[in-house]
Amino acid sequence: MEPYKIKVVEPIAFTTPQERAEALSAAGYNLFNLPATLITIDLLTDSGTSAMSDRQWSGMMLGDESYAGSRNYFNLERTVRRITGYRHVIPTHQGRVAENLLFTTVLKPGDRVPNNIHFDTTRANVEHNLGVAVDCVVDEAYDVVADHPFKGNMDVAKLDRLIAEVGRERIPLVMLTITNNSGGGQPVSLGNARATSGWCHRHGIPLFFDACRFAENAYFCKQRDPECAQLSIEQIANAFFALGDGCTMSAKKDGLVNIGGFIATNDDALATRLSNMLILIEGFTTYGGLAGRDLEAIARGLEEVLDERYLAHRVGQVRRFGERLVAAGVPILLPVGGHAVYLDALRFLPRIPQPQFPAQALACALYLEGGIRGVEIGGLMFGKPNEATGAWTWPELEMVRLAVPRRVYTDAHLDYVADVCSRLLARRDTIHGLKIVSRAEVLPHFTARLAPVDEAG
Ligand code: P70
Repeated sequence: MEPYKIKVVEPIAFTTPQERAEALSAAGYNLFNLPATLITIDLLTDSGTSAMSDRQWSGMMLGDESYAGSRNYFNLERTVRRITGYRHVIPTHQGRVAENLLFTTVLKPGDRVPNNIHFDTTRANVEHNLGVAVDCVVDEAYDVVADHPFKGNMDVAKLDRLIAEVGRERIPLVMLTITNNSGGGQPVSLGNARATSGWCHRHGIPLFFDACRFAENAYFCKQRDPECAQLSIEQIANAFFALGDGCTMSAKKDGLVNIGGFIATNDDALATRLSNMLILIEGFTTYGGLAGRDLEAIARGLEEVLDERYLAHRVGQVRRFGERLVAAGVPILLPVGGHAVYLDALRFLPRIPQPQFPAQALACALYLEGGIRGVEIGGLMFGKPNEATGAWTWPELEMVRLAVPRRVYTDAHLDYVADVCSRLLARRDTIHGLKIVSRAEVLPHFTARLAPVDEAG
């Protein structure tokens, strides 16, 4: 059961099928364009959507809004140092700014940045700085039903191949995303982090963690890896971070807050360069684009997320949600990840070819059927037209992610979602593909507009 009780409630919206059809058409078949007031269950993201605790809300009242040296900054610094062991703690208003700072500081055009799998903003920040984002995850990650406990692991042999191809000087750092979001919220094992770290340090290349979901990753390690069974979540996190040179963090996930992030590192020279850049784009080094009260909420959220009882419920709730879908015959990526269930659109809608965006079509159908908002992680997010030929390359996975916000929905809400998915499966042959009407170059999925293929010709 939930290891907390509910003190504040917010009504959710109920809409008619006709209202949803009109809203979706006006939104250009892109769920990002829908007003949240027309969503019944919002599983777009687990980012910035957490319910804060009474302890966090009371911390907000202790916000010290001094421009420099706010006491809340020092609370955050102390907590981040305790969890990561990194000396320099540079706050940012969200994770992608931490990425932006890091990549604008260390990347040269043509550099390669390996990761298990880059998520959308990480990839875009690398590419924006004229680098090449290279995914080096183990092959099992691409097999949607392979039963592997650590499908987020880095394939060190792929790092070997990359360095043989481009040389050490072309790889300014390696990133390791815990848990691996684009590959289904799958964990990375401590042993794999150790192997990756060993590889990096043998070659003199820094290792950075993309740490948004580090606590969920640590919980999986405790469950699945005998080496971690006797350790606390904090000890597992300590062991991971000790293997790296720094981390970027979107606190909007495991920080249990609605806004915030940071970059932390032990590299003094890098920290100075990052801080100077921070002042240019975010603000002074002790607030980084946040209010003092936000810093306090993050400091307290990072302590709460280490609670094993909380994590057992959190990861267990997502697992139960996945199990209900499996029982209904809905094809999902297995094993179930930490923050979301990923519907496998290629098996759900086998008649829609990838150039007609089956995952986006499925996401739209879920909204029409039940007012549910998920997010496409497939051709719309990661597909790319070739500049010269116009021919598209398609990602290996074509999924709809149903991300579960932290401490927000109960199992009854997720039962409703499972019912809607199963109803949709029964009438899947009535779902049509989509085509693009307009699309931005960078991070196209956020703003693209689409239309059903049968209407648009
Ligand atoms: C998500 C959001 C953000 C993210 C991440 C990893 C592994 C960095 C960041 C950036 C983004 C998103 C996607 C679809 C819909 C809404 C939002 N992930 N690294 O939901 O952090 O957002 O704070 O800049 O997952 O997975 P930030």
